[in-house]
Amino acid sequence: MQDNWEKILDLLRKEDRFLVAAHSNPDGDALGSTAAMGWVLEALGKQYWLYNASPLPVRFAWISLSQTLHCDPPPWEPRWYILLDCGDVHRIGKDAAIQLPADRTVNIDHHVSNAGFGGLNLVEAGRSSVGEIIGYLAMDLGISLHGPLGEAIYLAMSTDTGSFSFESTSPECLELAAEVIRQGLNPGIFNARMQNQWRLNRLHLMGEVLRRARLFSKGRIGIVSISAEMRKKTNATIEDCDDVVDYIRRVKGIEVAVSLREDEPKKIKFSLRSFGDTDVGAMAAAVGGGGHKNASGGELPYSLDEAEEFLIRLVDKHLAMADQKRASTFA
Ligand SMILES: [Mn+2]
Repeated sequence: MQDNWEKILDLLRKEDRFLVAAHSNPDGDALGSTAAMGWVLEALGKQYWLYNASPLPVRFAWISLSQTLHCDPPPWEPRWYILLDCGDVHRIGKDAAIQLPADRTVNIDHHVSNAGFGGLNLVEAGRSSVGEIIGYLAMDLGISLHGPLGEAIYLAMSTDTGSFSFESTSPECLELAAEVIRQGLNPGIFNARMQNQWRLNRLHLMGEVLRRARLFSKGRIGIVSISAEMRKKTNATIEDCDDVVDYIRRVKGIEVAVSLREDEPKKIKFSLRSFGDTDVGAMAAAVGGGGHKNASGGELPYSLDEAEEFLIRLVDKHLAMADQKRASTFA
């Protein structure tokens, strides 16, 4: 029997008319893997359409795409819908302009929580990023990783691994990065372009936010919150709030870093970060969110204060359960 890897290679070789989409509010992997799939389909001479429910984020405006990233459906009927980096089909965006027919959806992902919603599923939780999966698919298709394809794959891998620093930085991920560099990518130039994208407003927002950082549960939980008020005061955008959780994580002794962002009254986005065995994916999943073991998030219908209190209790409970489990293992 042919496995799904081979089936997807076959599909890309033989079929045509693809719609490529990833989750809304795309991060480096969602965008990098969309861009990479575009370059693969371009190399194969296919008809395709790159779609996202959100516009291209300003900080990634430099990425080289093989065609416009569209917010509207194609003027032709796609035969196949390739969905990237979506642990759940709804992550395409709740107001998405396209409908996914389940039997013609190709689900390529690396979230453990992915239940396999597609007609064809390639879910590899051991992968650093979806960009890594596409890189290896491209190699199997005999497509060279030079130029914008390599750059898109490198963007996906480097952002999803925190610049090759998280546990997900596997030998396969570094081997693929090495191949991209061998094909001509300059990591110094790439990183300067990727990292030096902040607006001054972002620093001002960070100042506001970080001086209010607090610790709970004897320093095991660190928390930062961004109110709508703070964003307004510093004239910061939603994008300026990205990755704030990674700062609190740097405080010594913290096991779980929590950040909250008030988008609207009673609409709070949260992010959780951990390292090692502390599973924040399970914590987020318990309240309808999702993600990976060491990085997850979700949304809560509470006020900012209520959401803080709720998350502290949630994380504290999970830490206590993990303590108990560890204690009984070693008893
Ligand atoms: Mn990803």
